Amino acid sequence: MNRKLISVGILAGGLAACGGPAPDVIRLNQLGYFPSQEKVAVADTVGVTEFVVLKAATGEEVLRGQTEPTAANPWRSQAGSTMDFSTLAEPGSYLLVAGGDTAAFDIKERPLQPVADAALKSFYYQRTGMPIEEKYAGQWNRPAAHPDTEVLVHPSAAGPRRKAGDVLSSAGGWYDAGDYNKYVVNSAYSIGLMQAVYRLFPDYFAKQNVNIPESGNRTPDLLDEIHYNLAWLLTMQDPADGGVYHKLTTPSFEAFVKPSECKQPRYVVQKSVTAALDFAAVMAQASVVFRPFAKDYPGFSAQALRAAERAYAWAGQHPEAYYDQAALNKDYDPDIATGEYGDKDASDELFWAASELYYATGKQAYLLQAVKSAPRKYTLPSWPQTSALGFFVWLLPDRQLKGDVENGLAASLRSYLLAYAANTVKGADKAAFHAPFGDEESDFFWGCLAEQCANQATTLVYAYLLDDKVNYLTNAYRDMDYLLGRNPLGYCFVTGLGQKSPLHPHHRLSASDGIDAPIPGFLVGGPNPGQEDKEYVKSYPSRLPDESYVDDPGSYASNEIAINWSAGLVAASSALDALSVQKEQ
Ligand code: 9MR
Repeated sequence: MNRKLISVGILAGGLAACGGPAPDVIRLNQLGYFPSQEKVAVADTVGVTEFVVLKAATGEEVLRGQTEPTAANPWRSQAGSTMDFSTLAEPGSYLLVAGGDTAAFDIKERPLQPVADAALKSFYYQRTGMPIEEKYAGQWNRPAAHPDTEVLVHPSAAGPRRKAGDVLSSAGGWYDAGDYNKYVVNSAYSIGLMQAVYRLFPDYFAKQNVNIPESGNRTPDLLDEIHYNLAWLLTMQDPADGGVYHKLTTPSFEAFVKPSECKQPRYVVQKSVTAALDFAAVMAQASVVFRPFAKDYPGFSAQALRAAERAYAWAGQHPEAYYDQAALNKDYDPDIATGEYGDKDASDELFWAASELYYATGKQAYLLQAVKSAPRKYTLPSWPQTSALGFFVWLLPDRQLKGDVENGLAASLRSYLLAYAANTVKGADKAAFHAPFGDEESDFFWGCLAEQCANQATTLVYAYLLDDKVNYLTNAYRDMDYLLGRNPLGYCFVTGLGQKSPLHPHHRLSASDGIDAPIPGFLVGGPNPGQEDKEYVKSYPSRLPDESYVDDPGSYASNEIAINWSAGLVAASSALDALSVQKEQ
């Protein structure tokens, strides 16, 4: 044995040499690191002082270093340490050895490409009303289900032309999440976030191919996939008045059965102001984004814009039409017990809608409304808080702003976004898992991995594009490292990727298909100390904010998948992958 391998034997020895289980302490990005990116792993234990990196194929030592202590989290008394091997830039497969543990990692040109592709592909698997074919879906093929060609008008949605019990068609679109319903607020928000990132990197998306039925046409796969859901969204608008139904749903959630076995009737329910404004915003945005793709989608751009303006006008006449499920159930039957997507503040949806409509039409009324409803600070995008999507349209890098009003608004939005970015990266160098995400209790809630971690990464990409500070980009990668394995539980939180990922998501499609492996490409909700699903879960391993996660199909509060979370993953991973491709050119 050569000298280097002997010394590795000593480092790796530890408990394993005494016959006990090998320690599991190394946390790193399981998808790999870009050659020119910072490369850091965390030893999630005390007392690790040294680490070694070997070539995986030969065992040859290529780097040896000292660890650096990290700050402890407020809820954890002991601090771990970081291992920085950034100087290593040669693509290849390596082993990191420290604290008696060994972990494999790669350095490669596009480590995030599989993530970006799988995240986009996850939407195809969620398509309703069409067969999911083997040539696109492999073993996860399934027959068509939920045609939604005969949907009932719920009494809460009745109007002068459509009566309670009338039947309408509202086919297509994506299942929302682990359940089988279709919700306008979440659908529109999810598309809004992805279309925003599309606008930043159209050339990148033009080249992406994820093998969906439309892959051979002239439109980028991302937009083809999005169009499948936009076409459904259009059916959720009442042609009589332009209002938009809040959701298309069964009265209660289906059991964990195959989609083709579902028997409950499906309803469109009450029109809401948040659904109308999110619909208006996303349709206006789509009208611009789809303009160059009229060969594949003839007439769609103009149709989307008309629909957007009508929905916006309806919202103006019904500013108090919030969706309140408890109130609805007092007045109407049958009761509706599925996802509420309730939100009693529509000012952020109004800002987003007015901003998109102004960009699409140039009409002054929309500009005035955008100015009037403009927020005073930046908030990460999420389904109930869409103001960031309004920021993104004002801060488009190639947007030509005209006049004082436009310039003034864009300048203030820019300063709010950059203030958020500057604040959020503070202390990340020393954070327990070396990322801006994950050091505060408030980072952990239902859906936090997407709505807080991934969307923070996307926001930091915007900050980098606006301000050219590499530190913002570095911290966006760090959030991605967190999602993909550098976290206390050592999970790559995306199904089907990495060495340890969720196997039992709360996902009816995955749970009912008779296939062991979950459908790939989905980011789970993640650690959530709220544990709202406690009674349906065998047991949570921990109450700590960042460890309150269980890979159990019952855990809808920590282990569900959802289109808005997939959208967050598409946005962050595609943006970072696109930037790395640009760098190569
Ligand atoms: O993502 C939603 C989360 O912010 C809420 O706290 C939670 C409870 O209302 O609902 C989540 O959305 C769920 C929706 O209501 C129904 N489909 C599954 C969604 C993901 O859990």
